[in-house]
Amino acid sequence: MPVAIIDGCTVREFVEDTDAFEKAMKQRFNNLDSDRDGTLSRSDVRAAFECVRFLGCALDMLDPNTPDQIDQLHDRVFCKFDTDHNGVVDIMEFQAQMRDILLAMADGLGAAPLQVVIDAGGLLEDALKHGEGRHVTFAAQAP
Ligand SMILES: [Ca+2]
Ligand SMILES: [Ca+2]
Repeated sequence: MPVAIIDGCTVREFVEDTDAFEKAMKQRFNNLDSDRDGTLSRSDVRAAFECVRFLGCALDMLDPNTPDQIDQLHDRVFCKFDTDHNGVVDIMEFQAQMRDILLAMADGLGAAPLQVVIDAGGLLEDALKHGEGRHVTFAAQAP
């Protein structure tokens, strides 16, 4: 997985650049929407397990180790996203939650640049691409 240097400011700039942010989120949403009906159902989210696992950690939920915990985590992540509780996550719900998550991460990163391993879900990767050429440095590839 690539390793990069990123700080909270880079993440924040990405979220605040509405056009870039919405475009990246739409792409991510479409990737998760495996049946292409324009909403994320539980099974769509379930298929994106690594992403959910990462989000669960980002949301300070448990890091799942057992099948029961994995089920629980899926439910909790899904409920968190489905704010109107209609059983599916639409693009607006998705964007709103992702914005909160990324801003929480930005707060966590603070002003001190941090070396982060870019996760497979690629949340921070979007922010990195956005900041590339400005103040983001890509370090050597991790083994
Ligand atoms: Ca769907
Ligand atoms: Ca909903």
